[in-house]
Amino acid sequence: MYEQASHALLNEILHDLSREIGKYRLRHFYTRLGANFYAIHSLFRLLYGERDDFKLQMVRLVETLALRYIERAPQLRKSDLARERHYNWFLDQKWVGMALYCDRFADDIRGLMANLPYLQELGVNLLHVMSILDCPPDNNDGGYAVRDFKRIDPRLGTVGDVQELAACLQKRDMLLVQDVVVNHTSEEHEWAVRARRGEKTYQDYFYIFPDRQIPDSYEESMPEVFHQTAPGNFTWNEEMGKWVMTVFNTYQWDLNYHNPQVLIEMIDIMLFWANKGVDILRLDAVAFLWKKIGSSCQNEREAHLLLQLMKDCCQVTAPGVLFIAEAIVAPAEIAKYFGEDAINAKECEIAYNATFMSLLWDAVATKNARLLTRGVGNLPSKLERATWLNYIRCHDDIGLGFDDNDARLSGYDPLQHRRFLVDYFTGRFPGSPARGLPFGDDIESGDARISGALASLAGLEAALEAGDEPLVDEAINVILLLHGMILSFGGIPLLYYGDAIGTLNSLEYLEDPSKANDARWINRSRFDWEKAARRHHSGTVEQRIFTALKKLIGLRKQTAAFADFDNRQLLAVDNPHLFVFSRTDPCNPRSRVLVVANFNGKAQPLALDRLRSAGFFQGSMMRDLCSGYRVEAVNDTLLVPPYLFYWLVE
Ligand code: OTU
Repeated sequence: MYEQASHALLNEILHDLSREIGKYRLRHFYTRLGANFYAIHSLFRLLYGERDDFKLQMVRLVETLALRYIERAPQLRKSDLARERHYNWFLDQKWVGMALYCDRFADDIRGLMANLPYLQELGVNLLHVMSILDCPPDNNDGGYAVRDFKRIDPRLGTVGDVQELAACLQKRDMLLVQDVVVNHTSEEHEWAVRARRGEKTYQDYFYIFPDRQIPDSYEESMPEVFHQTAPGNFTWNEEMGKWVMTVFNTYQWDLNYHNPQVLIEMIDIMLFWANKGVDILRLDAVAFLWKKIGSSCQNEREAHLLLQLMKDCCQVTAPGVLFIAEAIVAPAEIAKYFGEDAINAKECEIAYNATFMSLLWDAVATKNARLLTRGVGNLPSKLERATWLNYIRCHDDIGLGFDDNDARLSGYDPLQHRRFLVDYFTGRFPGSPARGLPFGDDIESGDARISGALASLAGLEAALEAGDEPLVDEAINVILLLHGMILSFGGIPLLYYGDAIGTLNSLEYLEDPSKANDARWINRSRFDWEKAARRHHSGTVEQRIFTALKKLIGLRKQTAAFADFDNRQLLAVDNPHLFVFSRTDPCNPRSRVLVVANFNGKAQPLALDRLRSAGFFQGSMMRDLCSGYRVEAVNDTLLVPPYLFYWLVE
């Protein structure tokens, strides 16, 4: 019965639309609109059905989809069709990502284009380019407080340059990932400026209140994100004489999705970038999209409905474009951002695997894989056509977001254990070689977070300073071990710029007052091209890391078992220092890779009986893809060297 209402409305809309845009070829658009309209209409009604202007807003939404479709360039439409045909294209093992700041890596967009050969040399073919949109010069949260969503920072280039970058990447079979900061705007965004001037239309784009009454009710159940630097979730605005919801920094105004106009604007922005050739949209802070008094205002059901709507709309206009969910939330919540049902409730094809990230760091600090193995074993299952973004670290802090119960079952008190991890990675724990900084430091609430460059957290900085060669070797092995995991786990590995050449902490941010109180900048240094040049000088740290990573990336691309088709099996082993799983070639069940990783500083024995029963080690040897050597079991035991991993094949 709802279908009928939906069909009737669709007919009406199409009738009106065809008068305006009938002269365009819209065959594919109509097909996709027909296929998705019932979902779009139903979701829109769930969210906005009570409003008097419901139908008007619905029509506006469809108009937006149509107008952006008309604008979509022929080669992008062609790519849409190709990706619809080969809909699993992004699950292939060939994709290897990197996140970088345009300005810190290469000054501007043209510079980035000129430096693509560096990325290709390493084997990277998916590029998350950060911080290119127009933001205020100071209060910009590293590019996440956007002043104009459709304009590029003039110091970096123009929208035309982004189009050129996209085309240039496409020629090299590389993908472009662009942020859409869906949750908030900069206080300098036109909507916020006009809201401040008193325009009701734009005040309705945000959560704005005349006094503390409603803000206080919200605060009762709302946690704080940047509690040290931006306590509270509301900021007083003198000009309006009102309170504005600002969950992140005081200058980041939360958008109010209770207003359908906000959603339509944001979908328009997403499609704007899709039409500039962006392949993947990284939707920032999606867990926060819906605020409701009495809730934590995170992971609300409506946030999921909004994402479903965004996905359905994008499928109508730009079906080749994928979404990444940036939801750094509890393990059980993250997987929900894939959607809970591929037919009725799909959301983002890709999600940050923050659980795996935090578990990997746990294994580094504890030097065992107990919690890692348990946490990975309890990782919620995801939809078939969805994949993880596996990363060791990104531009943000490292949140220790593993499941408390998993920690308990691994023998830890969650609070104590997080305290230990923060101590370990900030070097306060005796013997720890790590050089990180605490971030937020709200250890009581269990929200422990850390900043620091990967190499410095892994001990390279301390080892180099001490001139201790064995410790340098060890740190390099840890760096490679972590990369070995994200490259083979299943999903798209996302490297962080600088990590392939062992970039250390950078303290330059302390001199900039707009950054000095945000420790995440320790890990956002200018890419040092002189250091990068040393990747070609044999024996340097840069060369050792870069060459090894390049090789691993190459191997990943050749290994069909590393594609992500739910073809990973975690293997329980007796030695807690070892993390062991197998990957199976989806097209050839007999072709498998056994991944064995030792997180301990001592060589660890692996008894073969269990592996044998899982079908591995039928003889006494297997071959390690990484070294090319045969690995031999002695007395039915394999000895895995410290901080080393194998990718074993029969
Ligand atoms: C994101 O991260 C961005 O990656 C950050 O760089 C931004 O500062 C932030 O949003 C605001 O735009 O708090 O510490 O999922 O963990 O969204 C990182 C919840 C962050 C948050 C995540 C956020």
